[in-house]
Amino acid sequence: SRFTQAIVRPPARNFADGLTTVDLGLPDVELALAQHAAYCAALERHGCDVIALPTDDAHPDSTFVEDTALILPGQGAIITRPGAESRAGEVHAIRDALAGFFAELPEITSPGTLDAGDVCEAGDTAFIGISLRTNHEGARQLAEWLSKHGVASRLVDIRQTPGILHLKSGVVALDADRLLCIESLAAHEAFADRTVLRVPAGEEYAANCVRVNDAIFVADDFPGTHAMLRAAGYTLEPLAMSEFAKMDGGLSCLSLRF
Ligand code: CIR
Repeated sequence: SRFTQAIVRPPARNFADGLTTVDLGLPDVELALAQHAAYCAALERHGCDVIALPTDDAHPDSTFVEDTALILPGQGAIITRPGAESRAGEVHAIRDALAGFFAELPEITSPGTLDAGDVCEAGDTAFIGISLRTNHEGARQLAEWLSKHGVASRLVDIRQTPGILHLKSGVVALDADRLLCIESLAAHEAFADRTVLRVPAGEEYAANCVRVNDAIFVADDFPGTHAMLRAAGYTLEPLAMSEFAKMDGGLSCLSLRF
């Protein structure tokens, strides 16, 4: 099945006030807006109608819409309960946007927390990261919902894995049976029955790519990863991501696809 819709939200004026764990300097909002526009154009080129929500100054991290909902295209969607206090209110606008597409919108409830950036879907399995944002109760609630839709869950604890905020910062599904992974997660038992491609050393940020229909959206400036993915037969859509990287965000975080 193909994605036909993508929800996005351009970065707010105060984007630089958002959360970050990396030390890459402050983002330039004008440049972030330009990079976001290029990302949206790529979504359209690859078959998605782009639904752009208004910017939201009350939530400087609100451009990272992926964290606020988990969508099983054609089946259903669930609203998350983001693990960072400052991001909790982001879900309201996303719920309103999704209400036009999904009759029921269940939600993760307290004491569960879950950022959907911690959920890597691969065919009939979802890998759920336990992180600083996603706790066991949030993962349990999500797994229960997924199981009703025929999707099995496996937990991957990333709390001791340096350099990644969310599970999908370190592993994404290129296909149902093929993952792209940072070295430190590649041997995890949860991935034992999948083919794992490893991003070259020094290119860890490139692991957070996203499959959009026939293309893989991938950060530019990572030639080793690009060569490996092209050799594996993928069509790439390299995109400039410098300003989002400064705020710990990647390619997948910028849209909700369904
Ligand atoms: C945050 O710390 O929540 C944002 N600055 C970045 C969120 C990135 N989202 C993602 O990886 N799914």
